[in-house]
Amino acid sequence: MDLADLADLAPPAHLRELFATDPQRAERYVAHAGDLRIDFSKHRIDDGVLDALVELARDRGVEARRDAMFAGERINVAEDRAVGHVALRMPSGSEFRIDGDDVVPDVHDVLDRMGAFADRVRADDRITHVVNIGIGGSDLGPAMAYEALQAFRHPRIRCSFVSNVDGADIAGVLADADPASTLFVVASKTFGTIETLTNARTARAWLVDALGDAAVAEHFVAVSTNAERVAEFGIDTVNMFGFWDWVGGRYSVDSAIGLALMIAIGPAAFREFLDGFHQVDEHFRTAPLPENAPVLLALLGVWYTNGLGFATKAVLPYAQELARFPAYLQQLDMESNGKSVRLDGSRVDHDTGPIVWGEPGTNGQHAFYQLIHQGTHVVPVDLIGFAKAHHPYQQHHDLLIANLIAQSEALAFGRRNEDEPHRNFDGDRPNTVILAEQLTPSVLGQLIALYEHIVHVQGTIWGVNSYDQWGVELGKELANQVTPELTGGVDALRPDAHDASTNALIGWYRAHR
Ligand code: G6Q
Repeated sequence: MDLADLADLAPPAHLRELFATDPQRAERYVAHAGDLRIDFSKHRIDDGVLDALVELARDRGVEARRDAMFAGERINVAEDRAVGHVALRMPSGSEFRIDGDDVVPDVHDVLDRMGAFADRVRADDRITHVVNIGIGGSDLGPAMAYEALQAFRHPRIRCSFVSNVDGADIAGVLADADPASTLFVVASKTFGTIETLTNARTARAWLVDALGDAAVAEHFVAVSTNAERVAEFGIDTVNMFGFWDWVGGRYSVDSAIGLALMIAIGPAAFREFLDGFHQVDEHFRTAPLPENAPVLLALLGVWYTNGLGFATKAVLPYAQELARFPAYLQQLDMESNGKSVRLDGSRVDHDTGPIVWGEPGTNGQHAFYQLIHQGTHVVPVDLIGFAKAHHPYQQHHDLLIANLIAQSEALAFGRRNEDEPHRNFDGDRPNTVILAEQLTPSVLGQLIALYEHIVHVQGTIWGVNSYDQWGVELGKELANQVTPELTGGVDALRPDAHDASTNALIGWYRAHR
């Protein structure tokens, strides 16, 4: 079974018919991973399609590549690195070898240091505000998880996240901060990212201005793999928490990059978060393919991308706390699988990663759901919800979940209206419903791990390297060239430096800045 064969598979009947002839599919097409109940019955599949997809996974070596990742092999071939984020959540005493060395003790050493530091901050009444300065993988994970786990945060400690080089970002946070009660966490794997260093310098100048140079040691810590640059920046490396080159930025929320989150929710809850990841890792590692939740969901995505030609996918959490989850998944998925060359550098001849987007329900229902229900594009959606809320307003919660369930039904079955075409709902709009008892640190870890492994399986099937991101380099490089051209003297302006349009944009900005 090959990817190209998907286009020849007979698409199954309309979901109305599939359910009418086979109501058992509502039980058969439910997967469980950790505490997650994943209903994938309202998808355009039948047993024939599903069997073919599982065969595709086998033929494309999904099991072998999964096992290679868990064996610490250098599956990130373009960068010649192991992919070890699953080691970050292994219980102490287990083993994960990279180049012969067991990395689990190192992981737990850092976790213990982070825990001791987080406890100290939580016990220190002077600190009420933690500002994480980072971008991309060093921002989206902790920012998303902090919001998701609001119910678990220390009542005295709030966190802010500064990422954008746009000064409006840090200006907004500093305007609302008090130097004496603020702790800055500068989070950067490389400690060479211009946005993060620019924001960190501005924050340091602001602090020094108020409290003097000596305050930096008390109010700045770093999270990085690069001790030299941390020291160069002026942060003592005793105040640095490390991680390793085998942790990709977008896979790093469970490393020291999660420090701000750990301070907010406490070391014990952070361990529960890691344990949630690990539960789904174990499911992914051991469950047979036809019951393996990340594998099944990955295969549905491949079916839609390559078999039916659906280019986008929406993630719609029915939980306000997960408002940043779609943005987090955008990076996880699109930076991992938005590729057009295979591992060996040859060009793919099939589509790869989908365009991922989404917003929390019910807000989206009053906005873009129109297109999802009646537009010409078919958008497979993930609906995520929880049985119990963290607030006391039960009536709100019942209404919220009623909407989630109703949307799943409406999308799949539609409603015929031959007399009034604009009121006709075709249905047959695929959706997955992911439910859990409550959004806890463990359940959040489970959800993230589920999507990480979906991305891994899809990358394997598409033959791309999910663990590099060369696509973000060109823009960075050109920005470095353009910066002095905007701000330098006349000498900085070479008429042959760029194409005519780019030169005109630079000229306009120089004249108006
Ligand atoms: C993630 C990417 C990217 C990265 C940022 C920040 O997978 O590599 O989003 O996380 O560019 O990099 P630093 O952590 O090195 O500052």
